[in-house]
Amino acid sequence: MRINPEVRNAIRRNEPVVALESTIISHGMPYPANIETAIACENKIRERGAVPATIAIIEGEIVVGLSLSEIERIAAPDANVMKVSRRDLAYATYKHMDGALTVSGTMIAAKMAGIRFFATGGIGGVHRNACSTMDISADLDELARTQVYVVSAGAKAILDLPKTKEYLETKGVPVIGYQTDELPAFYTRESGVGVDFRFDSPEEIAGYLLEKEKQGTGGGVLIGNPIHEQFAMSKKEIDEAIDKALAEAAEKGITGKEVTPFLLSRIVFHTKGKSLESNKHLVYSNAELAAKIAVSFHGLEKKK
Ligand code: PSU
Ligand code: MN
Repeated sequence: MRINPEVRNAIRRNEPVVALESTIISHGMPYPANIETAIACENKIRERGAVPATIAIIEGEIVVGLSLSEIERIAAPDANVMKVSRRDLAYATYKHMDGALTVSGTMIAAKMAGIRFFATGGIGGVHRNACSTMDISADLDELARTQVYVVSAGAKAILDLPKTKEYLETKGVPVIGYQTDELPAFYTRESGVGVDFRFDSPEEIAGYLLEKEKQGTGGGVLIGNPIHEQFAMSKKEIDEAIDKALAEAAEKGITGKEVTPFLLSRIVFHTKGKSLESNKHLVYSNAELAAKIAVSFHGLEKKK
């Protein structure tokens, strides 16, 4: 694993660092929106006083804190980048591949590097047809086992959100609502599914996370940050696009790790790019909130 010097120093000095994933860059968004988003997220984190660390695999090496040229390399439209979750990590490094890390893969690398906070768009979860396909994202089990705090706009609306929440409950993963009582639904603010605990400030979330660490129960925490009202989609429009995309995936027989990237790109198509705008803004907002929580956390820790 290679940790860039800025990130390494911040970790060593116990200063706030926020991890960012790379599947969203290589498989979640089209070029050049992907690279714009990746760079803007890093800037938002810096503006809030934390150090960003975008994580990917470059020629078989896990890199924590990509350089601009490394971000460009995995963002390029013709790049050959494997989508890597827990299952794929050793294969990708053994074969000297370029790999984009999912939420699950990024949590593992962040934990190895000593990073607690991580901002993404929306986690993977239980798919709507899971009763027949058993398609449940590896992100959920990772949250159960790896102690990293994930700020997201909930789980992606393409999923079955009530089942996703139930699964997290079974696995003992606390689901936090930031200024909300509901699990956010990615493109929209509400899902009708309740969170476990609501907190209204980053400081309170930081205090809760410190308490949880002291108890030593391990495992991750999912922090749900609803998309800002002005960037949210209309429920009707997004639901129609999701239904079309799901029908296309079924018709084409899309399975396994191709499902999520396929659905996201078809939804961008059916909403004429509007869902991509929402996706960008919700990621920015998550990056900012993760940085605020990280800064508060280290502030509280120093006081003790
Ligand atoms: N958030 C986004 N876009 C994405 C993802 C998250 O805004 O593309 C990625 C994350 O990497 C997440 C993955 O882990 O989607 C889920 O993939 P799957 O359903 O195959 O587990
Ligand atoms: Mn899956």
